Amino acid sequence: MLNSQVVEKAVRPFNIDEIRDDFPILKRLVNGKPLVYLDNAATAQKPQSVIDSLIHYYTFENANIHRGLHFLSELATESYETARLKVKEFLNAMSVSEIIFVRGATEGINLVANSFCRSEHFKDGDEVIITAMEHHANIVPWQLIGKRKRIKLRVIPVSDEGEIDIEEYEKLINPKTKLVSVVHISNALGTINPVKKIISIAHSYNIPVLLDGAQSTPHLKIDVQDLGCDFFAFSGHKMFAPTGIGVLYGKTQYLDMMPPYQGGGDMIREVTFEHTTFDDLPHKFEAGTPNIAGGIGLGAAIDYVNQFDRNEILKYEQDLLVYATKRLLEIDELRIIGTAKEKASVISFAVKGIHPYDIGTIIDTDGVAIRTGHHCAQPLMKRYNLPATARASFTFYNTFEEADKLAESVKKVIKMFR
Ligand code: 7TS
Repeated sequence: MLNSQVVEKAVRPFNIDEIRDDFPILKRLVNGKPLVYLDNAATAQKPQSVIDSLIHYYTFENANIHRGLHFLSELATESYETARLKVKEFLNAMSVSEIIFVRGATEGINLVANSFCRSEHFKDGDEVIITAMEHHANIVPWQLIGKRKRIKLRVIPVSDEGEIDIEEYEKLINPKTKLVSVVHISNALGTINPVKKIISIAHSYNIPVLLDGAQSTPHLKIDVQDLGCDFFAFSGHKMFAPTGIGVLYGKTQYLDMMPPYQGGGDMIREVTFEHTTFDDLPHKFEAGTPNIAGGIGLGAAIDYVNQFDRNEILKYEQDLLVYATKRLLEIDELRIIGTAKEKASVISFAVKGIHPYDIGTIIDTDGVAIRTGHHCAQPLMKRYNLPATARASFTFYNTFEEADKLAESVKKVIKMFR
């Protein structure tokens, strides 16, 4: 066979029963009822292949990486670095040196805030543009660094439907704008933001863009080169990988100008008591022993989702979203918060006269797991004059029957309260 021939990987057909079989936790009972897990935006469940990858690593490969010449250390290093390569391909990054392993989206954004804001790119009084629908992970880090360097946040408003106002966005841009940092998909509203448009506007003013991809990686095919973003942060655990591992992608041009985020082992070239020189990318940003098993587990999660045609998965999730929305809207007292035209399978709702906590607690007795609260987006809740919402978030292992169970369970709550 010629080297130039591309081997087409077989795509696994989408079969919901077989997919559910891959996730052992979905078979368990909760309060004596089959689990209906609709809290995927908080964290997704793990397929057996991801669980097995962790067991395999600890059973056969465990050693510290990048520092030993012994057999196991080389094996562990190879597995970890293979995972980085898988992430590079998953995001379609240009190079593995742009892939920094971190704890999750939160740490990825904190890394940029702490390091990029300390680079020459930023001066006292410069501005970062965010949206009104950010998770706290894309608000608080800029405020913390702002105490040292006085960075001002400018906020793009959102409409009643949960869409950002592009005209207002453009008005916020001024010579002090040094970064646009926006959420790709809102965890509280489900809105899929028009990030390509946001990026092209920012780039027309030479402003780099960070995307918070915590909620987009589980649902959308991500291509950082096609998106054109300069940074992209995501958490492994929301896309079927273990907790405690995530990725910050950054363009080399920016990563090169950024000082290290933390100091310690594995990120240096030479250390004296007077001075230290740093390792190349991405190691410059990876001080200390990393989450080796987590990285390998993330690689296994990428292999898992790569089996499928992601457009087919997205179509299924969109059908689920439409169906669950319709079922919930049959309930007169229920209102959906977040009705953007472009939406992921996340439904935030409020029921007149019943606190979301009561809804969540009562439907849990039916085995239905949703999240209630402010979803770490307090400014957004304030925008809608709500203390909290109930949120059901679906992924491709959820079923139409589960959407029915959610609706029936919410109806039961209303009956109890009337
Ligand atoms: N950004 C977005 C958009 C998120 O939804 C989350 C977590 C984060 C950042 C932070 O991710 P972490 O993995 O670093 O914690 N969102 C949620 C949620 O909606 N429910 O629990 C966590």
